[in-house]
Amino acid sequence: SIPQPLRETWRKLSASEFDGKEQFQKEVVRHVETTLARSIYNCDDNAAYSGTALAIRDNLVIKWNKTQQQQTLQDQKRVYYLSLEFLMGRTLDNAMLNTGLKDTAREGISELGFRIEDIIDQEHDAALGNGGLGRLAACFLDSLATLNYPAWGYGLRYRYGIFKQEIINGFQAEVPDYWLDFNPWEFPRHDVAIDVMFYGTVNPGPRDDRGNIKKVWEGGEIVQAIAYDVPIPGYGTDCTNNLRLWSSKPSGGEFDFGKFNSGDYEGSIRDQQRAETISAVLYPNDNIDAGKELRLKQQYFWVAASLHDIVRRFKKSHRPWKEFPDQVAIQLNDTHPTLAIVELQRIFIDIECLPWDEAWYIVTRTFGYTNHTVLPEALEKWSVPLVQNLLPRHLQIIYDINLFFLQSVERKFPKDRDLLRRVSVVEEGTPQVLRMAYLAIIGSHKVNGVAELHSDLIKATIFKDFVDIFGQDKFTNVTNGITPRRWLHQANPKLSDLIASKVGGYDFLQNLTKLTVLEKYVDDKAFKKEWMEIKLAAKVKLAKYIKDTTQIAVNPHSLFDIQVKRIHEYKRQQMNIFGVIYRYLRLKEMTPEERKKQVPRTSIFGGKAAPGYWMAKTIIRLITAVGEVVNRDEEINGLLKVIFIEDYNVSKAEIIVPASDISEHISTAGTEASGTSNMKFVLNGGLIIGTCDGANIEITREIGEENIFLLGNLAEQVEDLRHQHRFGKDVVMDPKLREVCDVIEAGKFGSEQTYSGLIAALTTGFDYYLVSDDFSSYIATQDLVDEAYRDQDGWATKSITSVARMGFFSADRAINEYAEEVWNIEPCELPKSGSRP
Ligand code: BZD
Repeated sequence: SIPQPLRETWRKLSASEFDGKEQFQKEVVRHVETTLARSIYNCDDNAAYSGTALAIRDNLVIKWNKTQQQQTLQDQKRVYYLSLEFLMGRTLDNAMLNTGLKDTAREGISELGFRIEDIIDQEHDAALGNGGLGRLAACFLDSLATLNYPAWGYGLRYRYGIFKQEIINGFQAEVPDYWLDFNPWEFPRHDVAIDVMFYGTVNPGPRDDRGNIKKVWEGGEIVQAIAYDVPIPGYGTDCTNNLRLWSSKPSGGEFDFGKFNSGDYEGSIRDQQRAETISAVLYPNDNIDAGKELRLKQQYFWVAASLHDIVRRFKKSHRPWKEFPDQVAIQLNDTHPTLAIVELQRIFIDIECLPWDEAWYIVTRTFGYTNHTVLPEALEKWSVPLVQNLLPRHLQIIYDINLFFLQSVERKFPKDRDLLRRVSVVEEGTPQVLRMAYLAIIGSHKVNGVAELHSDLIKATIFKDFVDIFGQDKFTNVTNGITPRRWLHQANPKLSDLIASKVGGYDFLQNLTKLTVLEKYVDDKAFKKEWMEIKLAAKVKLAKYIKDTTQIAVNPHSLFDIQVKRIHEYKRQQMNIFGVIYRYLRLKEMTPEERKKQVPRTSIFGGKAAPGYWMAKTIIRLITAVGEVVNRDEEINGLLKVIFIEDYNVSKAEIIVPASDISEHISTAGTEASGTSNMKFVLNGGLIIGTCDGANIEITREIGEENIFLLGNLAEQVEDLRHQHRFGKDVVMDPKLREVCDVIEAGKFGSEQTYSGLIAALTTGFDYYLVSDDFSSYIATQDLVDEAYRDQDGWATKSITSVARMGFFSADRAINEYAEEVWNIEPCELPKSGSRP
């Protein structure tokens, strides 16, 4: 750092934020002309985006530096959010909003000859995530900064984010998403380089102070982790937190000169490529555990680098180790970072030479674990031989953790051998596997689910034994939330402005419960009219997007029925499309007079299927095939349209979410841990058709049963129903569903062979997701939706009332709950802008 006597000089020269339109414009032009080396002759939208991003970034960086200095100075407890996924979407618009620069930028850029919307549209999404879990991490970062909590995110800097989806001949095709060509939002920290070891052996070393022979892990392959930092601005505050993403590169030389000189050019770069492969690509599976070695390498690489960084920062404070949990909270976003527990224990016992018990006490007070699923196929398990080979020392420590844990269980429940077998981290079998969720529970002081039903379910099912062992208090619920900044103000500025005009300004964006004031206006005719006009404008915008991208015209006055999310059998897009087919069949039977009385509908789907998830891909094919038949059927004449929006992602969600009349959240009860898009749609004035699952239940409780269309069986009925399918005699399929299946099998939507697996899942597959049990309720409920939609005034009342009651679902509320119940952290007060720490 700069020597003390020179600091005053330095401070006088130190960079300051631009202020006002002219200065902003000057910065944009300067960046276009110098940083980008462009001129008035070749400044297109893209260059204007880059110049604007760089100008906004400069202000952001100044706030970021101040925040980091202040947080270091105050030396409070910090939370570290470990997530393999951060689904950030675009940054520029959000950065302008959060720093209060959007109006300045809009005006400034317009005088330079560009429209702010076109510029925003140039940005490539940062798509380092699959779906809900990754987007939740992004919403949480926004709230942490907004609430001034000292917090860092730690993740991986994938060179390829989630694949881009193309629909070719009605089928999904995957295209790589290389997104790093120009990314002004990241700062490489080449000085923050951490060696991470894999493989090798564990050998006896010298004796430690207490006379025990140390274990030395050595001789492995070393890969370097390089930090890339991303500033995370809070809304309405200068607090700008840090997201640190690790990128892998070979340690030492770039390549093997020996091989290179002897003509083995390919061999010479092989090691480099091997190392770089670790952070090359995001695994595109959600809620499925494939157990691949490279994935385990990613996990350890990221966890080891992050913990090294956290421990190094703690050591600078020269506090005793026992104070570690007073300074550091680490949250595990699902089991993906569970090795962090083992790595911290390893650092303490092997490197810092703490006694086991002392170390373990510190470790368990540091970690919290969030579970996001009960689906058995999604629970992470690692094969013991794989771990033995890749991380031999960690396996020993896991065995010890497990041994001491089982001993404590044995003391509490003597002679219950089956309990020991059930709760062991090591599951017997060939090969043996490690149950990562169990390890995460044992190594954490709090375990939480993401919605009430889900938190209850994990306690009653997959983690029941652990509740008996550790007691109720270790298990808690923190219902998910979403950031109203991105998902209301940014995605739907007109609605946000209208709300602000009624609830007394924009404070509601930081205190979402202020929305309740809206209830006063449910009978205000003019307000209702404006409300519905804004909804219509959002539908017009989506209709234009659909027209531009698919050439299909949809009627903005039709009922927009939207289901956008990852394609998964448990989310039941198949039930939705079967329902669409059923509707089509009914329309075909009607006389022209009867048809005139029908509510026109546009069924909109979007979502990616994991590349290896064959059934999900079949569902996409059925949706596109139904669209091909229905959309060109002139007899139906616009009463029904079926659209599949290609490559659903965060920035498309920002167009889609404001435009729904109804959105579908129809998972088999007990399978969707929470869902978060349900919250986004309702916050934008859309209604829900959904099952009693995940956060739908709490949404219902908040907004009132009269404002949601619930359907289907309840979670407690699922087990019996599944039993019925498997063992019941004479199970006949619901006749409505039978009719739909018959039409598919008759080849109405192309070769029936394409769909044989989908149909078989309902019959010989015992209908695991209970589509046939919920289908008739689904159809009946859709009829109720039509009925309600005919009454536009009643619909507007439901819409406004629902929004007014959505305050609970702010991510700010969720983060405050974590801060109090799990992390025990306090906000960090920042000095007013302008003054320096
Ligand atoms: O997490 C989702 C759940 O399915 C949702 O119900 C919930 O709302 C969100 C946030 O809590 N889970 C995922 O999105 N999971 C994954 O994407 C995933 C990714 C890799 C491996 C396993 C799961």
